Amino acid sequence: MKKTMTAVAALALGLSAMIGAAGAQTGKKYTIALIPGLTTDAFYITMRKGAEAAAKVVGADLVFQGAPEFNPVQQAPVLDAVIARKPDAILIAPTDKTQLVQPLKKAADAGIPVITVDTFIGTGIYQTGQGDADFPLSYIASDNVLGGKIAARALAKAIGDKGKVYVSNVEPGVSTTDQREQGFKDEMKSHPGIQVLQTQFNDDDANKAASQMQSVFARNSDLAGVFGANLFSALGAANGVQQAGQTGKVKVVAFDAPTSMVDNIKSGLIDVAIAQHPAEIGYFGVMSAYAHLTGQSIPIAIGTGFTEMDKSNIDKPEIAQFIYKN
Ligand code: T6T
Repeated sequence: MKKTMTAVAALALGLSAMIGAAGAQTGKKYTIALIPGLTTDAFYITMRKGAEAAAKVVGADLVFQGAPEFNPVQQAPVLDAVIARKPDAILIAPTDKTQLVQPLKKAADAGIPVITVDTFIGTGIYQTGQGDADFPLSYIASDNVLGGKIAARALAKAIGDKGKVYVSNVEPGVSTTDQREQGFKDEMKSHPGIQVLQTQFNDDDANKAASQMQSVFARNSDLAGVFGANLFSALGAANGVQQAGQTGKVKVVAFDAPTSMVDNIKSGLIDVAIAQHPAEIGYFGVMSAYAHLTGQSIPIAIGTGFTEMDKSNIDKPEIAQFIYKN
């Protein structure tokens, strides 16, 4: 079993209990909006559950409003609509590092505190007084560079430290998946027997990821492995491996852990899944917003943990609890 939790998150856990106790006494009912990357993704559905749990503790109303697809063109009008409702704070997973800067600035200009969850805008380092994207108060997320490194180590181990691999990714400009790819490639520099082929971008479409996998395999019959850098990339790449009749031969390391991951790991289609802790992200997002609204200072960043899942541990309750909710 490998489970990590940062000291910051542990500290925040303690603090949030105190905030909750104090909050119940302030009287005002705050409305906190959570705008996910897309509404139908088990990752954000699980984040919402954590956010709702925190909202209950502090007596806030949580509004969950998002787009049906993961892209800035659809997310920006949702954000505009949320701003028009004048919530007390906005938690958002921006679907692009640069394209959401101006739309989010409108929220900040309207006096609505902004916290980004999962993804970031600009550099992700906020409250520096530098640049045009440092205005969010806090960034609450997994350490995605580290996650990419963990994925690379798992894939290297699965393929015996040699052979061709590639990253199945969403699209450039998404902070999380960019960082996972970066961490993966950085780590692979220490594995000279492994050749990293060109990344395939699938627009968060599992079907596209599956057909890309088959094309990569058609060009490289000695393909050893693939890293699916998010839920849809991973499920799609795994389906592509299965359709190519390569289950167990082309190794798959997945980021994220939807319910289908259990069967995929048990059948040997996916070797390792790196589960994020989205419920923690939602929980600390709401707690941070509430703390700010009630006059507390809040950390500019909170890091949440990962749980690595494989055949040896997937049935253990302490691991299975991190499978995402539907
Ligand atoms: O991997 C998560 C999230 O962290 C990423 O920003 C976008 O994709 C997911 O929502 C999974 O689909």
